[in-house]
Amino acid sequence: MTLLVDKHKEIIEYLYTAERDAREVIKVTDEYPELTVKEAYELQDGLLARKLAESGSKTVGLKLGLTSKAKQVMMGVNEAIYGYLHQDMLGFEWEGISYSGLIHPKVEPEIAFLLDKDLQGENITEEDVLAATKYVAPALEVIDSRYKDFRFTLVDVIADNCSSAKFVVGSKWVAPGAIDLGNIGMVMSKNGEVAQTGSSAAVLGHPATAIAWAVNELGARGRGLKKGDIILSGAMSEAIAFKPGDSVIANFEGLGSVSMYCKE
Ligand code: OOG
Ligand code: MG
Repeated sequence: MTLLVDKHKEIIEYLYTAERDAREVIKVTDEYPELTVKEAYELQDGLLARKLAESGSKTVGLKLGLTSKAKQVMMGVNEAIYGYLHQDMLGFEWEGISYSGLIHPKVEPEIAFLLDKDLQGENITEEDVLAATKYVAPALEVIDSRYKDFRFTLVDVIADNCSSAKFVVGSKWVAPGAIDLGNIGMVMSKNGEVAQTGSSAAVLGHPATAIAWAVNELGARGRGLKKGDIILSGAMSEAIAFKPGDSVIANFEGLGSVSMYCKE
């Protein structure tokens, strides 16, 4: 038991300092191939507690990852994942994102959900998610895996809080019933050139289905989401790399656009 606690502490410190020092590291499973998905979520909890203790920030919601077949194939995994969002990850369209402090960031288009009811259970449906959602909005998530070459297994990426780094949410919020959320076309451009296209249908068929999956996973652990939480429902296309000076804009049919400028 003590050995297990020591092992977890060591891994948490390893991932914590990698992010703090913006340094890519060898993936955890190279050293500990026996780690399970359950342990990976425990490591994620430990890492997030460590980060909150240091930053004084707070949890503002949840992010889903690897919700599309395309991304699962790209990363060589066959399950969706979830991690937590902290207030200090929130970036603003007008402010820009700083490149310094990041390792090898990529950006991806997502639909953000804002809850106005608590959501917890083990049989939550897409309809329950929509009933608890006040607004949806276009979003860009900046992911920055702490692992070398952005390569990892399912266990590695979960422990690393699912590569979370930053996110930007557009300022136009729409009631979920006002649009067909299961079929929103998206075009993401970098420096004025189309870089990716996608559809919300790629996110487990419907972003609310993906969220229902995550809420049920949380429910099995005795957890849930709270009124006021923001949820990033998962990338609608592949992520693209960016550097200082780049600007990225994603346009979502019926939802409007969200942009991000990268500073030094
Ligand atoms: C894992 C995080 C994936 C998404 O929306 O699919 C994710 C990664 O690809 O590094 O946030
Ligand atoms: Mg994402």
